[in-house]
Amino acid sequence: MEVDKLKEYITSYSLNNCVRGSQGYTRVLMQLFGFLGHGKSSLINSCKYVLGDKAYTPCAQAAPADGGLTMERRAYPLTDTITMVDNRGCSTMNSFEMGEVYAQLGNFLPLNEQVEWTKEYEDMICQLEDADVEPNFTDFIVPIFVYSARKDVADKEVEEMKTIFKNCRDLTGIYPIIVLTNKTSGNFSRLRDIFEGLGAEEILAVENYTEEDHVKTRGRHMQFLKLIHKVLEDVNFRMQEERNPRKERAERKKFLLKFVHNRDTKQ
Ligand SMILES: Nc1nc2c(ncn2[C@@H]2O[C@H](COP(=O)(O)OP(=O)(O)OP(=O)(O)O)[C@@H](O)[C@H]2O)c(=O)[nH]1
Ligand SMILES: [Mg+2]
Repeated sequence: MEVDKLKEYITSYSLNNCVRGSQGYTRVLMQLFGFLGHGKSSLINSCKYVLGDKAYTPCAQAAPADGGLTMERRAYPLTDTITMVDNRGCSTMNSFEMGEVYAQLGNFLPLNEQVEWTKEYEDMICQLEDADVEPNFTDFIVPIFVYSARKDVADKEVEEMKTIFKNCRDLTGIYPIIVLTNKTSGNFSRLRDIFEGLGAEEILAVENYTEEDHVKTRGRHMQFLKLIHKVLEDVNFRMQEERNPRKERAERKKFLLKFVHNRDTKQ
């Protein structure tokens, strides 16, 4: 599809038009996660730039550092239906950081709040109870893992990521879409092979639009439109089946309780 057609498809996308209707869902959340400084905030700025019709105006703060700039899980609406959600970068993807990401993907945490990695069992249970006061059944969450092609995957990380991705799939029903940033300055093909080996179903490489370089080109625009289109394809696929948002939430809660229980007994 050409740029304009793809843009039109994305901006007019409504969950009501899915084969079985919206089934109680009102919003698609593209939930980003990944290591520190790998380009999550820049990816949001790029998608907003591509869908908007204004000059490049970054809304998510991005800066050249070792990462650690974003501390909040802030929501950035792209259209009436699609929202991108920024995240605090993980330093190691240990079980505390991942417990928090799983709680995000399970839709148990409010948006636009600081991300804390250190929740013990009790804190996590309290948070889950709080989430039950006004449960959110209406967001359809799609996990997106952001990794910079400038970085090298350590052997130790490979096995960890395999488990993490599988858990994300079990929680959301969608295998995380892998977005490799900095595609022109790293070893993209090597990383693609690694992520394919980890079971990734969709791997996209992008060169984010940045403060320093945001010259619009058709090819660069297409990278971000294709990403959002892939997300919607996943949503459409899942929405072909009969869904029960309440039941799915209960399953996610069981998963999370089991995860934090196992983690803390190991500790
Ligand atoms: N050339 C280039 N630079 C990028 C790309 N993606 C991100 N950057 C730069 O890398 C730096 C870090 O990017 P961020 O978007 O802040 O990364 P992040 O994952 O949000 O980082 P934290 O929130 O700090 O963990 C910034 O200086 C960006 O301009 C890319 O695809 N190409
Ligand atoms: Mg950031």
